[in-house]
Amino acid sequence: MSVIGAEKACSELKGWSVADGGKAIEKTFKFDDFNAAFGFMSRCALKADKLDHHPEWFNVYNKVDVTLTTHDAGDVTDKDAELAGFMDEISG
Ligand code: H2B
Repeated sequence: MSVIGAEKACSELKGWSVADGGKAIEKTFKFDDFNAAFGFMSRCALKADKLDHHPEWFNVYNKVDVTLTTHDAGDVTDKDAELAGFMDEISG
């Protein structure tokens, strides 16, 4: 894994913002309903486990607030960028 930093990650992704003083990135995903939001989370959970890289997230009904950081590095790495890209891709 390699540190890329929040600014660079956000510049290469769509709709992500710098969070946690530059040590994380965040984005809010909105869906039609809870079913769609939870389906998104389920697909992300399977991907996260495959990558051994897990999101911090908060769900209420159709909304999923996601924060990505690499705890082992204390910063944003290529693993965060990969998971963020996957989330963007499957969220439509
Ligand atoms: N997820 C995230 N977001 N950051 C990590 O540093 C991390 C992880 N480390 N998932 C993994 C698990 C590590 O604890 C295991 C032992 O590989």
